[in-house]
Amino acid sequence: GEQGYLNLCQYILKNGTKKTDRTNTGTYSVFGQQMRFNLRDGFPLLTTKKVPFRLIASELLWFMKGDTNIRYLLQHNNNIWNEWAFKQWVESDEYDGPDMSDFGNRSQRDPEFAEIYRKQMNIFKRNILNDNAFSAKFGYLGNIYGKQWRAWKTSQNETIDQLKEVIHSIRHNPDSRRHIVSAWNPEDVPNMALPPCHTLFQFYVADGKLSCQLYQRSADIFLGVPFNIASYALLTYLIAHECDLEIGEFVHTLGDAHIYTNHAEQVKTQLGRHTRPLPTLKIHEEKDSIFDFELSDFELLDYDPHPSIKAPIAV
Ligand code: THF
Repeated sequence: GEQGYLNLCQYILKNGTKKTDRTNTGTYSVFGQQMRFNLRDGFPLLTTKKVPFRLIASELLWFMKGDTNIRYLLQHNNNIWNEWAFKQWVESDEYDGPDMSDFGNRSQRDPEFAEIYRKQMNIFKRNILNDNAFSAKFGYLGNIYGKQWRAWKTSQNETIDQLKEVIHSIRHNPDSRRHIVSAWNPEDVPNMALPPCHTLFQFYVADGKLSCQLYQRSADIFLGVPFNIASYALLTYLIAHECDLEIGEFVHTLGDAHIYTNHAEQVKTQLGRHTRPLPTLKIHEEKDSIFDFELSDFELLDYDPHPSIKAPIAV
């Protein structure tokens, strides 16, 4: 549960190796950790800081639609993938605005640049929302999660809907040990804005309860992981609902588990707080298929977290 998350934070701060990374931010890192969440204890949204459930739910619906363009996210006022699409634009021949190289790090160090960056980002968002050709070109993140989950391309030029197939196999062959969805497609990895961090997940049915385990190759403990836990918990709830199963556990297995050096103070603040009772998730019952869900079908009850803690995302 949440205490397991907090213990892991403490463990990484104490024992993590200081490592450099792709984003040039620097991390404290450990390899190979596991957390377990009994979904029957409540919905696993952290209570030691406020985590925006609305953004998690709209991102999951976006994956489930098979969509890989940030336009849908922007239409739902969700900005969590903007930086990766923005990067494609400012590195392209079509971009003729002010220099945006290393914008993630520079905007944290240089307030004057941060303002110029903010302006360019607003132009970018407006173009994505209003210009179809622009959106098709720069909003598209490559063959990331949605594509691999719903339309994995085969060597025979057909596609495999992994999510639909896994639901079918859970329903018809619950004891199977092959309820797997893989987002890691080696052929496509070079063509993605960001290779999948949550690489592969497996479902498990026992005693009428559905459990899910995720293998996450790279885990941004402070910003990403709270989202990832809630996202896979929500997916497990939805599939259990669809398959008339009870909910079981979410098991979260991590490869490179890291705290960015510029998140360390925030993590310490969070570690000084006490956990509160978990919220509950209410799913409106009318939908026949998991693919028909919309944001308004989910409701989170009794979520009473400590205040949010701001931190910069590493790009
Ligand atoms: N890149 C990095 N460095 N970490 C990640 O966790 C990550 N993701 C996705 C893709 N690239 C990544 C994006 N997921 C936030 C949360 C999750 C994200 C991206 C950003 C974030 O900034 N959350 C803020 C709130 C933001 C808001 O309100 O708009 C927070 O306080 O939680 C791994 O899936």
